[in-house]
Amino acid sequence: MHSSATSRRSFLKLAGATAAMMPSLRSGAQASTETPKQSGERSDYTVHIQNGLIEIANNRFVSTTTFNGQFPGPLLRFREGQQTTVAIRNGTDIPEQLHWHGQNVPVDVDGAAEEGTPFVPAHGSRRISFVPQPSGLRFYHTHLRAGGDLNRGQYTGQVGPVYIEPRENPGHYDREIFLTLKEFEPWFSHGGDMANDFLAGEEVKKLKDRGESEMAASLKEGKPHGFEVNYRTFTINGRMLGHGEPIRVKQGERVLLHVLNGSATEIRSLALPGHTFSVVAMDGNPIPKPIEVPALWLGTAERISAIVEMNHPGVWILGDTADDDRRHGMGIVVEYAGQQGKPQWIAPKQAHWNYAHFGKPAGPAAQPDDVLDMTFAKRNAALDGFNQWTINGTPYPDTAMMATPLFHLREGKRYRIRMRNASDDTHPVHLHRHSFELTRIAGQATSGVMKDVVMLGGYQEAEIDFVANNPGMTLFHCHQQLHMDFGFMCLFDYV
Ligand SMILES: [Cu+2]
Repeated sequence: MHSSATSRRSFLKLAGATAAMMPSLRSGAQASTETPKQSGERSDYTVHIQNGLIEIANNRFVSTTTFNGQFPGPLLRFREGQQTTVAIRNGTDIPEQLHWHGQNVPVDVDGAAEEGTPFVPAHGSRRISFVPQPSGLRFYHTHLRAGGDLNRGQYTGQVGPVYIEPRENPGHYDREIFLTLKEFEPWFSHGGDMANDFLAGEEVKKLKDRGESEMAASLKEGKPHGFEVNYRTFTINGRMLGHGEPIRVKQGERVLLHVLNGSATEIRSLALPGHTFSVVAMDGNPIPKPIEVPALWLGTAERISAIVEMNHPGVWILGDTADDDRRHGMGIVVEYAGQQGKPQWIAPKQAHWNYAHFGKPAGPAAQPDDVLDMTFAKRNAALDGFNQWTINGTPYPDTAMMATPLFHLREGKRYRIRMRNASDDTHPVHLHRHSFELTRIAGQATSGVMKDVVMLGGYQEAEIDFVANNPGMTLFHCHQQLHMDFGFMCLFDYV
C-alpha cells in the first residue's frame, strides 16, 4: 500500500504507547524498523540514509538515496513538548545532514552545516534528542548543497513527513491522509522562466527595471539563460498517477489532507474536480481564517493541511493543474466507495493564490523592534552556466561552510524582514529554527499567518516578522535547491 492513509483511531492508539519503540513505517512497503545496534540506549525512531531502488510505477525503478529504503521516508509522529530521541544512520559514502524543517530546535539538532550542526559521517551515525515543537505538519530532509550534482541533496528521495501531535484537540475530521509531492529523474536545460502568474500581487517597477536591464546586458554578452532543472517523472507518495493505491473515500467523509511539497526546485499545485479545499493550516500552523479554495499552491518545502468534504461521488484525479506534470505522474486517484470507471480530470477555475486571504485583514501585526532589509538578485549564468544569487549583493560563499553572518539578532526582539525580489523567479524563502508571521504580502498588510516558508513572486516585495527566541546561528535561504546552492543563503547570529 503506497498511499499514506492512516486512520485517526490507529494513530491515537499508537500515540498512547508513549515511550514504546514506534514503528518507523506507517505507509510504505519495504522499510524496516530498526534499533541502533551500537547503543544500548533506546531511540524513538531510527532513520537510515541509504542508497537503493524505489518503484515509482509498475516495473519502473529509480535509483536514489532514501530514508529507510522507502519513499517518502516514514511518517514520524512526535508529541509536542515530549523529549524524543532519533538515531540517524548513514549508509552512504557522503557525510549527510538531516534537517528538521519547521521545528524550533537547537543548532546541534537542526541539521544545517552552515549553522554548525555536525555531519552524520559517511557509514557512521548520530543520535540526537530534542523536544518537538511547534505542533503540526513538519518534515525532515537532507540539507546538503548539491551544486551541479543531481544525485545529491533534495534531488534524491531524502524527504519524509513529520507530524507533531498538538497538546490540544487537533480538529474535526474522519480521516487524515499524508501526501508528499516529489519529482524524480532530473536533468538540466537552459530553461525558461517558471510560471509566476498564479501569485497575487503586483510587480514593482524599480525591481523589474533593474532585473530586466541586468538580464539584457548578460544576454548581450552572449550568455545563454542560466541552467534550470527539469524532471522526467512526477509522483505523489512515491507513485506516478495510476500506479499507486487510490485514496478510497465514502460520501460524506471529511478527509484531512496533509500536503507536503517535497520538491527540490518546483512549485506545485493541486486540485480535485468537483471539490474544494478548506485550508486549516499552513506549514503546520493553524490559520486565523480557514477559507475554501479551488486549488492549493505550494512552493518548495511548503505544507498545507486542508479538509475536503467528500460530497461529489465519482472516480477523480487529485492532481497538479499543470497538464504536462500531471500527465507525467503528478496525481493520485480518489475513488468513492461503489464508484468505478476511468479517473476524471477537470481543470479548476482560475484563482490567484493570495496568502493574505488566510490572515486577519484588519489587525495590523505588532510593530518590530528592527527591520532587516534584503534585496535578492540574479547574476545570469555567472557560475559556469549556473545563475548566481545574491542577498544585498553578497552571494553565500561556495568555498566555506559557515559564512560571516550578514545580520545580527538580539534575543527577545521582534524583527521585520523586508524582502525585495529583483529577479523574475518566484522564491520560496525559508527561515531555520524560527516561525515567522506574514505582515505584508501582495501589497496588503496582514497578520496571524505563521509560516516557515513563503513564496515571494518575481519583482515583488513582502514583509515577514519573527521573534528572535531561539539563540544560535540561524540560516535564511531560498528553498529552491539551485538557488540556495548558488548563493541564495545568509546567516543570522545572536549577539
Ligand atoms: Cu529562489
